[in-house]
Amino acid sequence: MNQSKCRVCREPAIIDLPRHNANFCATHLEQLCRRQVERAVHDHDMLAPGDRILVAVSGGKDSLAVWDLLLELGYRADGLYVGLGIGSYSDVSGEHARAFAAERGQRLETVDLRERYGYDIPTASKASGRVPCSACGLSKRHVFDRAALDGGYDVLVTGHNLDDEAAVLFGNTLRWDIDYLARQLPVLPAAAGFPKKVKPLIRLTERETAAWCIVRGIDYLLDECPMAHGNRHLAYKEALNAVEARSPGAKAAFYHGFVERMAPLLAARDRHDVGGDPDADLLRACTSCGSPTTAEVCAFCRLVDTSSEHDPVPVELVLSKSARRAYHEQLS
Ligand code: Q46
Ligand code: ZN
Ligand code: ZN
Repeated sequence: MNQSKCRVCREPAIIDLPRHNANFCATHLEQLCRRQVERAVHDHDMLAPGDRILVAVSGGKDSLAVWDLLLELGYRADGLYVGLGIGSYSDVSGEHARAFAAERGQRLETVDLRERYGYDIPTASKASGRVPCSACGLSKRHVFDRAALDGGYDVLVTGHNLDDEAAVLFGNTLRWDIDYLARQLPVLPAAAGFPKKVKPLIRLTERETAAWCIVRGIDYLLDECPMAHGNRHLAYKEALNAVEARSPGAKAAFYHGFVERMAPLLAARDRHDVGGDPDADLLRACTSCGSPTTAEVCAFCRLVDTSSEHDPVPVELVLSKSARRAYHEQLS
């Protein structure tokens, strides 16, 4: 039987966190999570007390945890949910997001891609020839930016945690993708056509955000997106987890070392995310939607044009064989 005790109060612990070399009870796990978010917000000047905040919410543990934590810390924060049309995964994720908002009496704006723009992610992937996560990332970035700017919000919050950021950093480093590395910051300041974007969970791992949700009674979506199956991001996470298991704290040292010591060296190259386009200096307004772009019509509007003409494509048709098998196992 595990008789470990909380480092703070010596009551029975509910979680061991090797990277902190300690165990914690529910109360002190909550305290740790709150303090890590406060520290991230403070260190990187993410939020001001009166800010109007929009949180991008997927129904998963991270986005619900960051929304809950910000409300706990006294911030005013609305939610934004994007209906991606990824089969039953999207149906269920929307239910979790709406339930969280309703229970807490918080405002949740919903943008359904099919209703608003006439396409969904599987169809966009097939119609454009992009891999699903590329069509999805482009769509979400555009919808998040638009909603934050049109709604008059001061800042857009996403639920990226330490595991996510370290995995993206690892991938960008393996490719020495300097443009992406220069933009991989916890805060992107507002710029013409872009809201300020911040990641308050950079000091928490996904195990910690899951524990926060459990302790707080937050009913989050457990299933992974079927499109994520087998993608490189997951492979990078597994590789880093193997390193972390041998050397607790290595993941945090890797990511925070980058932010503190490497990112300033790349700061001169810092540019806003424009769908991976390195020519961000040449931005002008899209002739169709007005968003910043280097072309006449932005990548999002081109995606909408191609995809909304296409017959709807069911999610199974854009999954690899192994992903389809995993998806059916998840459904049964
Ligand atoms: S939702 Fe979208 Fe993720 Fe699914 S299609 Fe890929 S990017 S995996 S965060
Ligand atoms: Zn305790
Ligand atoms: Zn456009």
